[in-house]
Formats: sequence, structure tokens, C-alpha cells
Amino acid sequence: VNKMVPNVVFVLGGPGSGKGTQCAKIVKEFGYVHLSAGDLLREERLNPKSEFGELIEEYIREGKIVPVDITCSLLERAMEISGKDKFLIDGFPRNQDNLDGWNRRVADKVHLQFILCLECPSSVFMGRLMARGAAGSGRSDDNLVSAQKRLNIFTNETTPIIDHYRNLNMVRTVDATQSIEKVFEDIKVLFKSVEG
Ligand code: UP5
Ligand code: MG
Repeated sequence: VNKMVPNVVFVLGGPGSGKGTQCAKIVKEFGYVHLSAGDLLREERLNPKSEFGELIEEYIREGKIVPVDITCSLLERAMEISGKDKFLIDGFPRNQDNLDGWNRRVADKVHLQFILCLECPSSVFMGRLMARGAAGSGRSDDNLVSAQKRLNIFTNETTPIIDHYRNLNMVRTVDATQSIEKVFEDIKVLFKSVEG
């Protein structure tokens, strides 16, 4: 059977930069399937049959990045069962281990269209996370201590991955400090240009 090579867009940006919010809008407008690595991990953590539940909980609370084989397996499975061929992969790859695992396991089977980067200073996104936590998000990492750890890991480990793709001229950046609607206006322009 001749299957189409799936298209993938990575959506990266600091914690609370608006990745999930904007992905939901891209799904509606452009028909992508949204795969949030964080959401898949949080779901797996609640699966009583999973052997990784405790490990995932600890990593997420500490803001640490889960070993790539776990995350990649969840992403590959979700891509497969969707039966679709256009994916937004939100919040991955976040470090060198993620990038290596992706390149080893998946990269050759998909077409990476570009990296959408939501640029937002930490003063802005930390405020959003605290507001979300205060509003009862239920996320074990929406507290000041976890958020600070997530921010440090983003700065030290994820920024170099974005730079790697920037050197390949694959990064498209939007100003994520604007209103949700304004950010999406900018994102639409990018997707329209790749959709032709
Ligand atoms: N909001 C959004 N946009 C706004 C705007 N333009 N103006 C004003 N407010 C705006 O948004 C966050 C909040 O801000 C919301 O309340 C929203 O209304 C508001 P959201 O869209 O949720 O932002 P997002 O970038 O998705 O934030 P999230 O908290 O999900 O980002 P993280 O990157 O921290 O979380 P993620 O779920 O990706 O990862 C969590 C943890 O999982 C990681 O720390 C790590 O431990 C683990 N993980 C891995 O180990 N490996 C992976 O590959 C992925 C995750
Ligand atoms: Mg998110």
C-alpha cells in the first residue's frame, strides 16, 4: 500500500507561551491533528496499565524532560491511530535527547514542514501560568516552583534545539505577547504560505 508521507509542524515556545491555545485554532482552520506531547504524557500517567505513570508524574512535577523513547512511542501511536496525515506536534522536541530520538525513530518517515516558534518573554508567560493555576487548571506543574524549573529547562535545553532548526532555516517565529487573536492572524499567514 502506498501511503502518503505525513506532514509535521513542530510547535515550540516557553511554558505558557500559548502553544495549546494556538494549536486548537490551527486545527479548526487548517485541519491538522493536534498532538501535545505534554497532554499525551499526562494521559499516559493516568493509565493504570502503564508502567511509566510514576516516572512521568515525577518528571512533570520537576519540569524535567521525560526520556524520549516514552514520548516518541506515544507520538507514533497517536499518529498511527489518527489515520490522518497532517500533524501539529506541540511541545516536542525539547532537548537533545528528544531530537536524537526523533531523528532515530521517526524523522525519515515524515515530512517536517517547519518549526512554529511562539516568542514570549518569561515575565509574560510566567504570569499566564500562575493565572491558569489560580483558576484551577489542575496541572501539578502550574505553581511557582515547578514553573521556574520549566522556564530554566526551556532556556537551557529547548532554546538550543530551536537554534538548531533556525540554522537549517526552518523556524518561523511569531510574537506571542499579542492577543490570542492577533497571534493567530500571524500564524495564519505562515500556514497559508506553506499550504500554497
Ligand atoms: N494564553 C495563551 N495565549 C495567550 C495570549 N496570547 N494572551 C493572553 N493569554 C494567553 O496557554 C497558557 C495560558 O495562557 C492559558 O491560560 C491561556 O489561556 C493563556 P497554553 O495555550 O496552555 O500555553 P502552552 O504553551 O501550551 O503552555 P503549557 O503550560 O502547556 O506549556 P509547557 O510547554 O510548559 O507544557 P507541556 O504540556 O508542553 O509540558 C509539560 C511537561 O511535560 C514538561 O515540563 C515536561 O516535564 C513534560 N514533557 C516532556 O517531558 N516531554 C515532552 O516532549 C513534552 C512535555
Ligand atoms: Mg500546552
